[in-house]
Amino acid sequence: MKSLIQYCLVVLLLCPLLVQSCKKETESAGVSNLSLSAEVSSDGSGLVNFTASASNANRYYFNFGTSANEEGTRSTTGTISHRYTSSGTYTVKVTAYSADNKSAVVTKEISVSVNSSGEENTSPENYPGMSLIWRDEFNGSSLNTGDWTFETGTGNNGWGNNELQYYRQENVSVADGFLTITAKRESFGGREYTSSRIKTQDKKIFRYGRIDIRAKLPKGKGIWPALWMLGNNISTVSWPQSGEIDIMELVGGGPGFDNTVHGTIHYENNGTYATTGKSFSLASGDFSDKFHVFSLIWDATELKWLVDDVQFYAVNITAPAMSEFHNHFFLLFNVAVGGNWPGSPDATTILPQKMMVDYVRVFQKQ
Ligand SMILES: [Ca+2]
Repeated sequence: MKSLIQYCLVVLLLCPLLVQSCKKETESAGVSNLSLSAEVSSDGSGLVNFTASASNANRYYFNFGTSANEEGTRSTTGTISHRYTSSGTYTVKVTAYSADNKSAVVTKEISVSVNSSGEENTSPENYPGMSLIWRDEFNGSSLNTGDWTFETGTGNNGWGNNELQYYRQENVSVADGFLTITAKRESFGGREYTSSRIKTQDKKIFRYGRIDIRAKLPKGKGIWPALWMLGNNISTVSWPQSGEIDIMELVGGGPGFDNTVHGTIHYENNGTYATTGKSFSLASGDFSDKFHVFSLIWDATELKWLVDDVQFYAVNITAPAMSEFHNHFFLLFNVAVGGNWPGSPDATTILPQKMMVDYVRVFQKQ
């Protein structure tokens, strides 16, 4: 009898261990310890960075709680950002899957405050008497190479300006509704800096219209972001016969530089090179502080440059010597490092630097 009791006690003591070991085995084949954290941006931009983690998960699907029929957004890392466009309380749901398709779910309630400062300096999506003929809102996860081409390498003589960077595709990202070009201190191809330059040559070309580009600019000595245009006939007639319209250029470097943009044209004037332009400075702050809308209004008579819908420059283009500006042009976005105009970065220059573009929209008269 005593030995039977002893036997029972041993079995009873072992049971939980057996159960526990069985349970453990089931868990290790599925997803466990699923957690979700959310970092809500305090700048009113509506941006929230999510991090989901779990044991044994190889993919996550995020529902941001914006609508009942929202499709899940896949992430293999569990890290993802989402920009909410209106204030509110949202229930975020994450479903994590293991390689053998076992799943776990976690939900989290977040409060997002989207205020005017996060959305200021925007432009309308339509203008009276004009049609939107092309837009890129950069809503995908990569650059649309149906519209854009990467220009890589060092160009001739540093793209004609003794620029110091090596342009690479890797310095472009498209995420969260923004195109970002990052200038880095990075040795590549014999250069000490890398960055990116993209263009719409032969893909999206325009003659007249209104172009709005909403962007936040980089800053610092030797940093030279540009949103600009060249005549699409440049490969046959060369520069400056092609014409060049610089919608926005900034040469960084502290007070008087990081707050100033330049609108400029370059062209051929009866056998000689010609250029004309004007600057616009912010009353306070820098162009790296927040987004601004840089616009060109272009018709058969004149070119007008605007920042946040305030015109700061106009050029009459009816002279025969300005025939360049009645042809089709393509867009270029780039961030140069160094070169003849800005000079080289110095000890004050902070790298990396980013130019973020929210959108480019082209309107033409109906
Ligand atoms: Ca956008």
